[in-house]
Amino acid sequence: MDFKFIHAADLHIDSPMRGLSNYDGAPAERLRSATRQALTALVDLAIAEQVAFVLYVGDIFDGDWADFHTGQFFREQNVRLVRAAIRVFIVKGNHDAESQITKVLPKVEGVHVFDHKRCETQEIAELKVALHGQSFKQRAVTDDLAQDYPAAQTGWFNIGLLHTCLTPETAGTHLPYAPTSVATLASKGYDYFALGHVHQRQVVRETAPRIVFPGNLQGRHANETGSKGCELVTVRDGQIEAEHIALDRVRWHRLGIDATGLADVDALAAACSAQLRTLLEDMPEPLHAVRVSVAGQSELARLEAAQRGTVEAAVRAAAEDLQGLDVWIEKVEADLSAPIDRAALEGRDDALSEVVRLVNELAGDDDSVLVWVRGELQDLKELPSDLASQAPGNLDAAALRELLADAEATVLAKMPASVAKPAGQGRAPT
Ligand SMILES: [Mn+2]
Repeated sequence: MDFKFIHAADLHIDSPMRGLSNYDGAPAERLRSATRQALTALVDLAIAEQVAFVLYVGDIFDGDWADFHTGQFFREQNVRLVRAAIRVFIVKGNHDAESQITKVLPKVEGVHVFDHKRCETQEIAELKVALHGQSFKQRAVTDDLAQDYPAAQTGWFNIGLLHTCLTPETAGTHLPYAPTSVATLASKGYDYFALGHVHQRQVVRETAPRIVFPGNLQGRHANETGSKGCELVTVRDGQIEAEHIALDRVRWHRLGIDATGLADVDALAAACSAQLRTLLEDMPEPLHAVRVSVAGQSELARLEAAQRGTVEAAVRAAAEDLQGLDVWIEKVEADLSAPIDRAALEGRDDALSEVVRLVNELAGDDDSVLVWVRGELQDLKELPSDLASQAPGNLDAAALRELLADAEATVLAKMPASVAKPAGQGRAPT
């Protein structure tokens, strides 16, 4: 029999957007309600598509609810599904493990939460679907839970639900979140493994079984970029067709702008507008939260050195000028250096050439940089004890070289362009 289902994970309902209060002019309410709006959109989709069931594979909640509203909201959305004859299956993950959530609400009939003591199997007889799953008991689960999942029921469509970091390759590191392996999952003979935990969508294996991390439903900060949503899976004659459906209401992006050759704020704003348009075209729908990095050798370094905040203001202005797109600049990072011909400067005979020569000399050799810093910066030994470990004398040569390069860039950027430019350029004829 043909049917559809939705697979979602890592909803993190009401997860606080980190550091939000630090941002001036942040659309705080839209950011704060985004995880809820994304879930409402999922339920709308489930009802419109007439799916048979919805799977939530852990981390529905970010942790214990601040009050009952968080749980009540999720419960209301489940009631909407059940009224539309859509069943709900849940396993709990590390963030909402059995031991993490202390508040209780009455159960909803048609919503099943898998046991945390052992793997259990739920059957939907009319579709011949068997669902195998186990919840997290506490935050850390070092055992391979999948090992004890039963073999597939022959002649049925078998789905495994598992919150897991899977392998070090998928999770990025070894973490105690029910680690297992693709081989273990494949050995069960299931058709589909609905995973949760990894926030970046990942199709781990295409078929037999199809193994998928759907990613989170709504990105929560600048490290969770790109479209977020759920898997809409159609099963026709036992064959799987699946697609990712975007449901996020705020989408996070990173935009790097090469400032080389941009000589003033108008040039920066123009470049920024053009790149924002390219990045966001075909995506009018959600609010776009963008972290912008401006880097390179540019006159902008001098403008920024003379008046801090110039680069950020220009980027924000560019975003405001965009028509038809909903953009909020979350943060602007500037890593600029003034366009300077160091070789030409070094050959001159003035204060600037002395700076360049000193930096060259020190950077060339680990011992000399350490000796010079310890000698010149004696006074910093008086630092309070909690800062002492960061005193220049305690840094290694590589860190000191980086500091020196930074210091040189700052000094040179503060010079008027006519001084720092190689002779013959930018000077008034005499
Ligand atoms: Mn998790």
